[in-house]
Amino acid sequence: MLTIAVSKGRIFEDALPLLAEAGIVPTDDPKTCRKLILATTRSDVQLVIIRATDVPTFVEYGAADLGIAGKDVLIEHGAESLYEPLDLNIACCRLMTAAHKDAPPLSGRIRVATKYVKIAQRYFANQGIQAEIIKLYGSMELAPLVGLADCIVDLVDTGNTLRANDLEPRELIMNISSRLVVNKAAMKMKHEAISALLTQFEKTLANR
Ligand code: PRT
Ligand code: MG
Repeated sequence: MLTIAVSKGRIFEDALPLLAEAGIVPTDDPKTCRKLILATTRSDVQLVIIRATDVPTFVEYGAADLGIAGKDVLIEHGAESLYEPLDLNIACCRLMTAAHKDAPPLSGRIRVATKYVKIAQRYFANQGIQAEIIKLYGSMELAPLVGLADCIVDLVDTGNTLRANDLEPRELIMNISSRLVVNKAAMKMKHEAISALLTQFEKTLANR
């Protein structure tokens, strides 16, 4: 049995067609079904539905053989213990700094609200900017509006969320897409099944 860890939201939506090309179609719709383990049309493949930030953990410990996770999550987690053989080019977005549209360019010692504490620390250190990082778990956009932070580090896709909150994107930190990750032991123990799947994904991606 191959177990693939995937999160429910946009990554799942974008991953579905890719999985379908490999003959993997969940037999229940996770939007309406509360099951956390989904059987698929392939008797040798099951999906586990977890929080996006938990995907590297499940794969690292071998609770899932494979996983699909955003590069943002993988970097923040520190995913050296995982293989990352494929950029799936799905759920693409940009990790950016953002500030109030009327705020002057940032200078001096600043406060930054984000859920990407490690990435933000590294980024501002490289820029030579003294930044106090404030960890939040959501609604980062609120922080500059209520004086909690001078800027935020968050994912931007259309920019609508920033605009709706009078914020604007400032600096690009990195481009983000979702990656296929593989548990190292599984790569050895289930080599045939996993490499067949990788080949299928590569073929689908090459045809896009
Ligand atoms: O829901 P949960 O707390 O478990 O996690 P989550 O909300 O982070 O998970 P989910 O399912 O949304 O998937 C997150 C992953 O999708 C991220 O790790 C990224 O790799 C990827 N991704 C791609 C995005 C976006 N695009 C994105 N736009 N994740 C989040 N956003 C959010 C962003 O944080 C902001 O709030 O969408 C808003 C911005 O979108 P625009 O279009 O308004 O700019
Ligand atoms: Mg979400």
